[in-house]
Amino acid sequence: MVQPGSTEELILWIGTIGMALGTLAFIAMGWGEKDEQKQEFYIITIFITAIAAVSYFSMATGYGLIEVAGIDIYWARYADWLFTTPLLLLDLALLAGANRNTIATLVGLDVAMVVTGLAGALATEGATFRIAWWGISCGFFVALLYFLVSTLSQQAAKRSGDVAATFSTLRNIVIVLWTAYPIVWIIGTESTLGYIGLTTETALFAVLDLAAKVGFGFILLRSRKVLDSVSSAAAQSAD
Ligand SMILES: *C/C=C(C)/C=C/C=C(C)/C=C/C1=C(C)CCCC1(C)C
Repeated sequence: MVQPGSTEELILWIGTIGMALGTLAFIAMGWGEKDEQKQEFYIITIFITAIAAVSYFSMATGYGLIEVAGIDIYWARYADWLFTTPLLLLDLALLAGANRNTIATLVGLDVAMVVTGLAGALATEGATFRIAWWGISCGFFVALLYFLVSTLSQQAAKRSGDVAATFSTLRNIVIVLWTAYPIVWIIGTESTLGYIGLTTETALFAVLDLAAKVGFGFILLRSRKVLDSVSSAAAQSAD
């Protein structure tokens, strides 16, 4: 159980409020948008921060936490990531104008990464097994990154200059921030290595989560021009 009044609890409340404010901001930004193509980006991005806000609320109130083999595990994180990471990739894929197969591959690799990461967090057979699951999850993650820089980037390169530039910015943010997650996991409590404690780990994940969701959303949605050109490109290909 999260100690009431602890730093950890405070961090989780900051995460909850940050995600909730991000959600409200994105709702306000998308308010009155009539274009269906553009609505898609708002809807996806609003769900990302809304799901994370609920997940943080559950962790702050002690509901999203269980004890596995003597380690405190926030299972709510994995429930959050299972939905929010595919949605983040969907935002990127729509920006890139990706086809169905590309989207399915990205989402498939991503779900496999989160599920095997959860298996590692729940493994009770000892540190070796937990770290083996981490390795398997990293395998899916590396394949995912390869797909982002190869197929998806090639598809994005066919977009107009503004769209391609925003895609590159967001893709690079994803590569850098997402890579930090397995690092925090392996040096933290989940792996049992415990080079950093649970409070530090909670703080690092909170910063990463806010940047990867709220920060990402602002960069994606701030530019009407970019969303306009995505929507007109879609209109042309439908003609
Ligand atoms: C908003 C939440 C985001 C962007 C979460 C991203 C999470 C990951 C990229 C997690 C990756 C992991 C591995 C690659 C290995 C196993 C441990 C995980 C699940 C932390």
